Formats: sequence, C-alpha cells, structure tokens
Amino acid sequence: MARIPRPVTIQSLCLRPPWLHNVPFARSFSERSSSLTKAPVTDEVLTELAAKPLHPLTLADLIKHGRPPISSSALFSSANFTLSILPARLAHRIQSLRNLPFIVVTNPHISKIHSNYMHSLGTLLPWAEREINSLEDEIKFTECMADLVQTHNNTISILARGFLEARKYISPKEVTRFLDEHLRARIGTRLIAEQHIALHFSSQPHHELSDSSSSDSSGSQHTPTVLEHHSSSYIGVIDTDLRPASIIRHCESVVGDICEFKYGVRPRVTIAGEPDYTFAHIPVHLEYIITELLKNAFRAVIEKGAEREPVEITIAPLPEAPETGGRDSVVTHLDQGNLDLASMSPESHLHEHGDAIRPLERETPGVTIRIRDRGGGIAPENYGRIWDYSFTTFNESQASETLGGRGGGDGDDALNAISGAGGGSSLAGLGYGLPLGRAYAEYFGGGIAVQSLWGWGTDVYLSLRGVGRVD
Ligand code: ADP
Ligand code: K
Ligand code: MG
Repeated sequence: MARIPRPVTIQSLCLRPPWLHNVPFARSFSERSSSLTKAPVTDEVLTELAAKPLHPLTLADLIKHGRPPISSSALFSSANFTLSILPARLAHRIQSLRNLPFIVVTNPHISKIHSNYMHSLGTLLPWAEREINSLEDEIKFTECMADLVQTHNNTISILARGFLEARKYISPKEVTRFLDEHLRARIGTRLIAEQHIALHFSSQPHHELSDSSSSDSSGSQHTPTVLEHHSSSYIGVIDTDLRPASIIRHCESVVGDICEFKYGVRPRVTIAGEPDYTFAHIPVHLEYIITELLKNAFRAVIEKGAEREPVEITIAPLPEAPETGGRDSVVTHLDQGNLDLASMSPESHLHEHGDAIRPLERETPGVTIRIRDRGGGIAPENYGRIWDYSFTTFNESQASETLGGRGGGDGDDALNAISGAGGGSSLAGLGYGLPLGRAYAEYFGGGIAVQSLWGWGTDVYLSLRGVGRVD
C-alpha cells in the first residue's frame, strides 16, 4: 500500500514564518541614509564594546553638568561623559537582540530595531577616540544625540508588532524577559541622550543645531505638551518642582479625549490627599505611567458601565523624617497587610534587571499615588499574567459594543492598538501598559502594586522616589 503523504497542517505551513517570503533578509539590515558621519560596526568592535562593563549610572551623573548657568566646559564634559557610556550600552543591546532565536531576529520589525541600533552605534564610533572640546564638535555631537533619540522613537510599537508576528517562535515569558531588559536599558539610554540635548538647549547662548530635527523627548509614544516649559525649575530633563496633580489633570484630559472619541463617554478623576505636593522627577516618565494607569482605570469603568463613578486618586507624600527616607521607605509606606507587594519590591527587581539609576545620597523621599477605580477588578485567573508584555484582555469590538461607540476596526485588536500607539489613540490592547509603566517607576527605585477587589474595582499604588534635591 502506498504511503499516504502527511497532511499539510497549519503548523507545517507556519514553520517558515510569513515574513521570510516577502522580505529579503539583507534588505531589512540595510543602512539608513543619514547626513551624520558613520563608521562601520564590525563584529570585532561589537565584541570589544559589549565586553565592557556597563557604567552604573547615578543621578549625580545626570545632574552634575546641569546646574545653571551651564558653561561651555560643563557642556563639553556632559558630551564626553555621554560619549563614554553610550557605545557600550548600544553594543549590549545589539548582542541581546542577536541572542534572540534566529527566526525571531529575521522578523522585519525586530530586524528593523537591530538595524536602528547598528545605525546609532555607527554614528557614535567616529567620536570614540576623541575628546569633545569645541562648540563646533559639541553641536555635531548633539545632532548625533538628536538622531539617536529620533531613530529609536517608535521602538515600542515596532517591537510589539514584531513579537506579535513572531509569537509562534518565542514564548510570552521569553518575550517578557527580553523586553524587560531591553526597554529598561532603553529608558536609561534615552535619558542620557536627552539629558545632553536638554543641557545643550539650556546653555547660554543657545547653540542652534544645523538640522531642525530635534528630539521628541517623550521617551515613549506620548508627546509632552504643556508640561515642559517651566525651564527655571529644570535641570536638563529633570523637573525639580514637579507637581503630580498637574500631570494627572493633563493625562485625564488626554485619556478622556480618547474615551469620548471612541466610546462617547468621559470618565472623571477626583484628586485627594496633597494636590500641591511637588518633588523632583522626570515629567515625561510620570506622564507615561499615569497615562497608562488612567487608560486601564477608564477602560475598566467604561466596560463595566460605571463611568459615572469617578476614579479616585490620592496623592500621599512620604514623610520627610530622615529615618523613613531610605530605599525601603517607598514600600513600607504602604500597609503591607493585604497587599501583594512582591511585584513591587524595587531591590529584587533592580538586581534582576540590572539597569536602573542609583539614587543620590540625599534625596526627596517621594510619594505614593493611589488610583482607585470601580471598574470591577481583575479576574483571579488573569492576575498572574498582567505583568507579561503583550498580555491583554482587551477586545475592542466588545468594548465598543458596551457603549455603541466607534471601536471595532478590522477586528485585530492588537494590530489596532499598535496603529493607535503612535498617536496614543487606543485605550488598550498592546498589553505593555503595566509592565512598561513599572519599568519607568522602578528606574528610580519606585514601583507599582496592583490590588484587585474582584467584582468591585482595582487599587493601583504607584510609588515614586524623588530623584534628587537641588541645593
Ligand atoms: P492593556 O491595557 O493593553 O491590556 P496592560 O498591561 O495595561 O495592557 O494591562 C493588562 C491587563 O490587566 C488588562 O488587559 C486588564 O485585563 C488588566 N487590568 C489592568 N488594570 C486594570 C484595572 N484598573 N481594572 C481592571 N483590569 C485591569
Ligand atoms: K500586560
Ligand atoms: Mg493598559
């Protein structure tokens, strides 16, 4: 009897990922055109740079060149400091991308990120053996930093799309492990580059870049708006007089617009505690975190039909007493009785993921912001997965059905969320909000804890440490 050929299954068709059919591997690694001088990134250079230990960044490093008035020599030392640490950081990212399963690296979106890093490292190498000590060089170097920030601006939506397409070839836990390290490193790299750009522009007189393509300093998919013009309280990108209540109101209006546009309702926020509290932090980081937490809260109340119940936010500063100002205070500030705080232990997480900024010796203690919604809480079976990148329960057609809004689209919620990611016009769907929000919070030793009262609502505790005091 003749052997029956094995049936063609979906699995066997999928062995070869679809992108290999239409995107030549070489093209996706092709060089970007750029006016910047570039040097080739050879494997030898990469290995050498990646073997260097990463410079442990301190807040003092970020602040020390930035106290106004900024002299030319402060600007040069900021540039040289930046130059001394970025190439090794980029090389580590490239190595880590190359260590992903090969079939994942060949995805055009993932390989786009790889080629972005190769491009940026290429633009830094010509500076490697030099000392920046003229304004002319400093301007060119700042252009290089602006290009770096610009090049990596859409990383999150590109990676999200890549890992979504490659999900058959890599497990959610592996993706989360990679992204946790990669996106945390990206926060630091952007911060260093943006800090130099910000110092450049706050130095007197202004040294114009020849190219108007300066940075979108958002560090995320969000464009900073009203919050970035109080230059007097700024040291580079750090606002020493940041008022969380102002950020909350701003984010309430942005996320409210999305709700109104998509679902025809606009949930409200009430602010209790100490609305006038200010501390030193990075506005775009706080803006990113609050936006994501409000999206979650607003979505929950809308889907439950409870959008008339305001989202209650309480701003609770940490006590100033010296003995409570240590690293543990952010966690002990909360009543640990019934909270699962394992997910927000800064120490354990920082050790695990390495890249985080060390606090200054003296610092403002910080604040805990509780966001309480009546949106029904989180189902127990989902509770363990909410911190996984790409885990979401969002279903756009269901969400819009609840309210007869205009969601829906082409039916692929994740892809819709990605297309919305650039303009922030989607309420949920990528599944990156909580894990990335936590990465931003932990960068300065804070954290996020989620407590769900299933059937009723959710409390989210966002704890932030002040990032330093200006004396
Ligand atoms: P996304 O919002 O894109 O789904 P997130 O990481 O922000 O991704 O959240 C992951 C999941 O956690 C959500 O899909 C939702 O199921 C759950 N979740 C988060 N915050 C809340 C909340 N306030 N109320 C109810 N569920 C929530
Ligand atoms: K998630
Ligand atoms: Mg979310």
